[in-house]
Amino acid sequence: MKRIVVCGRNDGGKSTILGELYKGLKNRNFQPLAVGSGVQDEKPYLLKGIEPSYLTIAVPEPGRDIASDIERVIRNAINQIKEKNKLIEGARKALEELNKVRSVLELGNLSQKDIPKAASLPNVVLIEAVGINDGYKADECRKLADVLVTIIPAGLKGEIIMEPGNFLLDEADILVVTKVDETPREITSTTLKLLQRIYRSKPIIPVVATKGVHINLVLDEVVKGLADPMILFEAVLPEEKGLNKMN
Ligand SMILES: Nc1nc2c(ncn2[C@@H]2O[C@H](COP(=O)(O)OP(=O)(O)OP(=O)(O)O)[C@@H](O)[C@H]2O)c(=O)[nH]1
Ligand SMILES: [Mg+2]
Repeated sequence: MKRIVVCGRNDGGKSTILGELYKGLKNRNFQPLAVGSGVQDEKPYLLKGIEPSYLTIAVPEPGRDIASDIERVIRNAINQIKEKNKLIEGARKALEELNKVRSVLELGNLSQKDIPKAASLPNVVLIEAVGINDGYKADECRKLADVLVTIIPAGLKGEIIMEPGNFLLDEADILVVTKVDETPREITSTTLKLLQRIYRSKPIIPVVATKGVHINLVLDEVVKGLADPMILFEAVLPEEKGLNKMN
């Protein structure tokens, strides 16, 4: 299952973007599983309409951006959905049997509509990083992500962007600039220009995360990233190596 990691500074808008991506991916026929990095993530996610069955929390060890046992957390969440589905299936069968008996006794059928539908299994994972060390230095985010979305608040100072070791800016698949609505225009423009100059070939998307403005552009890039095998670390096949040598 592909993993989308949303990383960046504290308070930059990671949770807001994650909630929007969740909704948007659902609309595009994905079923995401959301993984928060602390209990503080739970309430905002629920408010954003992420269903509780598709929400789980994995707390990283101190100083890390993402829990090291995230694979296990994802497996557990999926198993829980499967268990629930099994119970639902059981309840459905039991009611059918009961209705057979009721029908013989001429008691009339009980409705199946109180039993919920089985939940579809998630097919993509959305993970929020904590944002330690200014948010751009935790290489575990890159290691874990198939698609790395790095959040940059529009007012972030140029010196911070240019600081050495900002691995998650360099390695991002998509750069999302948030809070353009509450940042003075010149400052937003300076941030965008600086990012464009440093990262010429990356998608850099300014958004108003809280209003969902331009989230569709982010979604397009995320979906492209999910489909595109180029974005993964490519293994060079031996034949190709040979070919390269011949050329
Ligand atoms: N005006 C405006 N506010 C935003 C935008 N994006 C996020 N916010 C607000 O900024 C605050 C922080 O947003 P979150 O999504 O919680 O940020 P976060 O990066 O998840 O924060 P932590 O998980 O606490 O590090 C919230 O009050 C959001 O409503 C935006 O594009 N414009
Ligand atoms: Mg958050």
